[in-house]
Parts: sequence; C-alpha cells; structure tokens
Amino acid sequence: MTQNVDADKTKSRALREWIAEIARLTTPDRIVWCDGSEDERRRLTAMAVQAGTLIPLSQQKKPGSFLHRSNPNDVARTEQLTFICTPNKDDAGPTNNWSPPDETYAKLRGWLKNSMRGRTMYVVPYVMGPIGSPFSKVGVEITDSIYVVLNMRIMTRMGSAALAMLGDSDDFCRGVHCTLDVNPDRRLICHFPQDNAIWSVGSGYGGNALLSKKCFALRIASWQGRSEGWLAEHMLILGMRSPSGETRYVAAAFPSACGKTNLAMLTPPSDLSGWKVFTVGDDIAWLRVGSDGRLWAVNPENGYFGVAPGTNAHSNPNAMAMVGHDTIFTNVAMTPDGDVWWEGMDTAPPVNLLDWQGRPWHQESNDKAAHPNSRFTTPMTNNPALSPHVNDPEGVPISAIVFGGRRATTMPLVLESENWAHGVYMGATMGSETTAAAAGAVGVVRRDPMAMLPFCGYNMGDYFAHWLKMQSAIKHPPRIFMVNWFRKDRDGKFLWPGYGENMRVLKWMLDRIDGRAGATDTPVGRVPRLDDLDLQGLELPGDQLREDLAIKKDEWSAEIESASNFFEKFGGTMPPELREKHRGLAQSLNSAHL
Ligand code: GTP
Ligand code: SPV
Ligand code: MN
Repeated sequence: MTQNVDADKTKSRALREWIAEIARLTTPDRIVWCDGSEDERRRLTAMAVQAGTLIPLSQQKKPGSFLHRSNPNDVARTEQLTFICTPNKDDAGPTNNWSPPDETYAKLRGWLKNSMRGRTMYVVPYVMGPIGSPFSKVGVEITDSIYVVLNMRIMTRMGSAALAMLGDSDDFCRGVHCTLDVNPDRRLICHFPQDNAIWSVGSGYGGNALLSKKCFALRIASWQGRSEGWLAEHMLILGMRSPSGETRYVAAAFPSACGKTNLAMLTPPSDLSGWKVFTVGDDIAWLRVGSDGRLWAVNPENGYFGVAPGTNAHSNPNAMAMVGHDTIFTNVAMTPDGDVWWEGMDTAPPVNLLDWQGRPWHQESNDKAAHPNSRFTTPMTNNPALSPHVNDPEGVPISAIVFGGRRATTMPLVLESENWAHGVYMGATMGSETTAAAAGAVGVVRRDPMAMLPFCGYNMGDYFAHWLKMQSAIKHPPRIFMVNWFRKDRDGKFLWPGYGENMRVLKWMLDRIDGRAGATDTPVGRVPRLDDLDLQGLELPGDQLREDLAIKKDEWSAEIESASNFFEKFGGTMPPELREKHRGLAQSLNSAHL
C-alpha cells in the first residue's frame, strides 16, 4: 500500500496533503499521477482493453477508436442522486437536492473506506480553459476508473500542464470519484462549493463521473462566478463568418440532448453561400465582461462528449468526420466488422449487429440497438469546423445569447427579446421536454431556466438576480433570443427541418442586431414574418412556417400559468424585476387579440 505521496510530483503542498488524505481513506494498492503523455495513453488503453473496459474497433474503419459498454444501471446522469451540500439549505435553493455537508462527508467517507484496496488510484490534474488564460482554473480528479482517466484526457487539458499551472497554489477543485460496485443504492454525486470539492460515488458514467464537466465547470463554477462576477453556463459557443469575411459569435443554452453539439458545428445550407460556422465550444461557456464592455466567452473544455443517436452525414457531417478516428464510443451498437452503429445514422442497420449491451440485435427488435444516451468522446482537434480562436486566452466576444428548449407546442421557431431584462425573463421561464440524457421519464415538459436546472450550484433565485445584475457591468450587452427547433404539427412531425437550416435563424439574429431584418411585435416578444427570414432554396410550405412562428393565446396562457407556479417556489429570492415582467406580460397577453 502506497500512502506516501512523492514530493516531486507537485509543488502544491495542499495537493500532496489532500492526495495523502484520500489515500489513507481509500487505501489503494498504488497511486498513479497522470502526466497526459501519449505513452501514458497507450499504456492505459492497453490495460483497459485487457480488462475488457474498452473494446477495440476496426483500426481500418475507426482508427484509434474504442467502444465502452457501461453497466446497464448506469447510462445517464442521475439528478435525483445529485446534491448541493452547502452549510445552509437556502444556499442550494428550492430546485436543488440539498444535504448537510458534515453528515454527507461522514456518509461518503464510510462508503469510501478501503474502497480502492487492490486497485489503482489515478490522480488526474486538469485545466479548464485555455492554458495560460487568466480565466482558466485547475481541477484534480482522483478516480479508480481507467475509462474516466481516458475520457478526462480527451475532455480536458490534462496532465503535467495542469500541475505546472497550479504551481504551489492550493486553489484547485478537489474531485473524488470512486466507482465502487456501480450499485444505485450507493450512488451519490455531491458538491461542496464552499470547499471547492466534489465527491462522486457509485457511477462511472458521463456527467456523474467526469467531474470536470457538469460538476466543476457548471455547479462549482457557477457558485464561483456569482462571487467573482462572471457566468458559468450550459452553452455552446459558435462563430459565424459572413460572406464579407466578418466573424460574429453566439452563445446558446439548450437543455441536455436538445441540439447544442449540432448547432455548434452546423454546416450552412448551400443556398446561403459564403457563410461558415466555427465551433468554439459545444456544451459549456464561461462568460466574462471584457475591458471593452462586451461579454467574452471561453470554452473550458478540450473535447466533446456528444450524443450519438441522430448523428448522420446529413444532420451533422462535421460530427461524422470527427468521430471517424481517435474516439471513445460509449453504449453504441457494434457491427460484425468492428464499426459502430446507432439509430438515426441514416444507414440500414447491418446484420449481426450487437446492441449496446453486447447482445445480438435484430431489425424486428423493439429495443434500441444503441442506448438513446449513447455518446462519443472525441478531441476538439478532430472537429473540421474548429474555431482558430478556441485557445485564445481572452475568449471570443459574444454578439447574441440564445436560449432554447425542446417544445412540441407553444414556442415559435424564434423569439427576440426587447432588452437584457426581458431576455433574462425568457431564459428564466423557459421549459423543455426531458430527454434520455438524465435518468427518469422522457418527454415531460419541465421548467429548465437557462438550461441550468440540473447544473446551477446555488439558489436559482439568486442566479436570476446575478444574471440581472450582470447588465450593469456589460456596456455592450449581447441581444437575447429564444429558439425552438422541435415544434410539431398535428401529426407529430417537426415543423422545421432543423440542423443546417438553423443557420437561417442565426442569420436573422445577426440581421436584427445590425438593423437589416424586420420582425413583428407580439406580447411575448418579436417574431420574424415569413419574408423576414432568408429562405432562398428552402422548400417549406408557407403554412407550415406560419404554424411554426405562430403565437397562440391558449398555449401561452398555459405557459404563463406554469411559469407563475415555478416562480412561486422561490419566495423572497425571486428578483422583483422578473415578477414585474411576468405580471406585465400576462396582462398584455390577456388583452391581446391573437
Ligand atoms: P448534451 O450533450 O446532452 O448537452 O446535448 P446537446 O444539447 O449537445 O444535443 P445534441 O446536439 O447532441 O442533439 C441531441 C439530439 O437532438 C440528437 O439526437 C440530434 O440529432 C437532435 N437534434 C439536434 N438538433 C436538431 C434540430 O435542429 N432538429 C431536430 N429535429 N433534432 C435535432
Ligand atoms: C448533458 O447531459 O448535458 C451532457 C452529458 O452534456 S453529461 O456529461 O452526462 O452531463
Ligand atoms: Mn450538456
């Protein structure tokens, strides 16, 4: 048993002491400090293959790529087992699960006692944000899972560079991850923002286990952002280059599995010639006010943990190209010749497919071959549309913020807010149908403010106030919009073709900002008229688009009612400004003739 931490690994005494403390608790057979080298990747990959954790794919069809099958009880984030452990319950607010820090630490320590006996403890230092950026932050994840290490290697700037950045400082996020026996009865994902610490036990999947992502970069970072005056958001960041060569940036928040990765790397329709989209980030944005009074965004991640189903050469050619090599696939189906397959790939399912659990699968089967939340982990450098500014230390300046949900009804294709406060109101009241990205029922509409309901590390009432307060610091605020790619007709078919065609909506936003495009006022915001959108080359019946843009009084009355009930939860922490906005909107809707 190795409990002495080599002094030569890090200059940070706080890090050495913390590693020693967790090692005393979990008693691993050995401690391995990850350096992020290519040699280390090869070694760990070989061990994972040996252990059956990774299945090599065909090196002709998918060079450098592997398949991982997770425990079938562990296939998505578990929000009901995710806790914010602040000293005060009110600090977590009415939308988070809360448990008291002391009791929670005691319980977790009990579970973790000797939990790494016979196993290796990996120490994974990582940087969130570009190396050398004053906005970047260091985290260290302790884990007993090679799969987690290999994913963290793709998702973050991991290894020696992080220790170099940390130096002798004690300022790092402390993440303890232990898979235990993947038993849902001993699974908890706990955040201690006041200690800059995360303890995650009993799950090896995605956002539960890759602690850099939702746990640090959103829950802990949102807490830090409130006290330091910035925002940590569940947002993609994209650049749009116009035919004249000017690039403008947009940050967009959609809930899990609602289209961020797809929008972030979209291929514009050929009819909009000369336009190109560049990806800065696909899931998380850290936003700060620059010295020029604009809002600047950094993507703290280094790779993509993207949804596989629905990805195909038509919907997302860039994603198909980037997962063609050096990718870890989780819970997708496997073909007999060592390739991957999932629903919505747009190719007929090959015969003799193995499903995500490794069982033979037949076309007549009612079960999905790939799990609906199956994913790819791929380095951002694989993305053909990667922005050349992704490593810029100051980030990119944001011209528009977009909120969006998955709504079969009510929400039009796009809505423009009047001003910052109205935009914050739109984000705060937004709803979306639940998806397979989290365990539980799928397709139920719930309020998911700013797509942050499961990811805000503090009281969401205070979070809304923080958003409102940011306005005074941003001299040139981005304009705020709301979108919905998922409205359906009576037969349940999507009204809008989506994917690359979403470029037309993005273009309208820029045209609005620049005063080139028109809109019509409605009680709930501004909506384009048919000829305000650039529809060249798009074959879409006018009636269908009209239906997609319609504001319907009965639907909106229900929406307002639902938002009222949601606001009620917050009591005194709800900013009066939003309540006022809500009352005004309800009134004008009531008196409007729609
Ligand atoms: P997380 O990684 O969970 O945060 O998801 P995400 O927001 O990045 O969603 P992603 O882009 O992976 O899309 C999720 C699902 O929505 C996929 O099955 C996509 O095919 C589908 N989707 C994405 N964009 C569109 C669109 O514009 N229209 C329609 N109909 N479906 C879309
Ligand atoms: C999400 O659920 O929003 C994801 C996947 O991006 S996970 O990393 O599991 O959170
Ligand atoms: Mn996400």
